[in-house]
Parts: sequence; structure tokens; C-alpha cells
Amino acid sequence: MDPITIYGDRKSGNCLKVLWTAEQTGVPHTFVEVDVLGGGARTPQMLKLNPAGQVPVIVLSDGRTLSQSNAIMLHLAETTGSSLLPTDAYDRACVYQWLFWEQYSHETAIAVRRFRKAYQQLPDEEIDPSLMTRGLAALELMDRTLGGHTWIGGTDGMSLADIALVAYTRVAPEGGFDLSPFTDLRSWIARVERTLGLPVSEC
Ligand SMILES: N[C@@H](CCC(=O)N[C@@H](CS)C(=O)NCC(=O)O)C(=O)O
Repeated sequence: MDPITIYGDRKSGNCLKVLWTAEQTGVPHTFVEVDVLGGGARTPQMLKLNPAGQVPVIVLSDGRTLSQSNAIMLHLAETTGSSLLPTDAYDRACVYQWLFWEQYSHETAIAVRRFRKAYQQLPDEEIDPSLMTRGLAALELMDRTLGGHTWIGGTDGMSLADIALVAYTRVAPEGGFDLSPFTDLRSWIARVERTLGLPVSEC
């Protein structure tokens, strides 16, 4: 595949998902650091790349752009024929299932609470309590699922679902989530981190 440029912030799990997928699929890439907290995703230049004012966004070698982390991950896996996306239609749909769930039920609670607590530094009493309730429910569901599977999507090896979900799960403690009760989840985090070549979290 031709080289791509990834615009992102390494503090953002959504951006790291894309970077890790580019690394795993062997897509040549340049990572351009964007300071999200300083408004870097909303500069006139960045708004031309993604009118939604968000990163990650990638630019293909022919100038076309693509945003939404999971759409980018799917594009990189599909264009390289990567095993991160199964070929069997049902197995592939199981990976999609977790990608959609990640954006609707996981990221919206766990990443948002982490942002409020670790980056906006709000005291717990000023953080919407439903973020903790919904985040814990997501972590419990993952832990239960991983009791029966090595990889979250039930695949033989790591898939895009694992990459998408590990990004914010491994830093959930920064959002005040206690991972100690979730034994299978913690083993999975370490497994995915090792497979991605990341330092293994002590959570
Ligand atoms: N659903 C989008 C979410 C992207 C997103 O929320 N990006 C944040 C960083 S994690 C951002 O760029 N925020 C910039 C801003 O709101 O100014 C995705 O998966 O790519």
C-alpha cells in the first residue's frame, strides 16, 4: 500500500488505534502530532482535512482523506488483506459487532470519564455518575466474554476488535475505573499489549 499520513494525538486512544493498525498491517505511515487539548484539531488546516474538527484523520497518497478511527482501521486492514479482519463473513461481522459496540457503549463512557478526570482534572463529584456506571457495565461484559475467548471477537488471532477495545481499556484506571476485579480482562490487556509490542500495563 502507498504511504499514508496519520494526524493524531498520542494521548488519544482513537488515534493510537489507527497508529497500531498501520504498524500491524505494515502500511508505511508518517504520524503528525496534533495537540487536541490546545485546539489543534480545529485549526483551518485541520478542518479542511476533517470538517468535524477531530482526529484521527488520515490522508492517502492521492490526497483523499478519511476520518473515524474504526473506519480507518477497516480501510487499512481491507486494503492490505490483513488477518486482523477475518475472511469468513460471519467472523468478520463479529469483529464489526465489537467495533460498533466500542464506539457506542465503551468509548463514550470510559474515554469520556478519563478525559474529565485526567485531562480536565474535574473532581469526582463534578463528573456525570452515569459514566462510571456505564463504563463498569462495559468492562464487566468484556470480562465475561473473555472468560470464554482468548480474543474479544472470538477469532483465532488478534483482530481489529482487540486493537479498538484495548486502546481505552488499558488506560481505564486513569478515568478512575478499578480493573482489579476483572481477571480475564487484565490477562487480555497484557496479551494484546504483548502482541502489539507495547509495554505491559500493571493494572
Ligand atoms: N468517533 C471518533 C471520535 C474522534 C474524537 O473524539 N477525537 C477527539 C480526540 S479522541 C478529538 O479530536 N477532539 C478534538 C476536539 O473536540 O476539539 C473516532 O473514532 O475517530
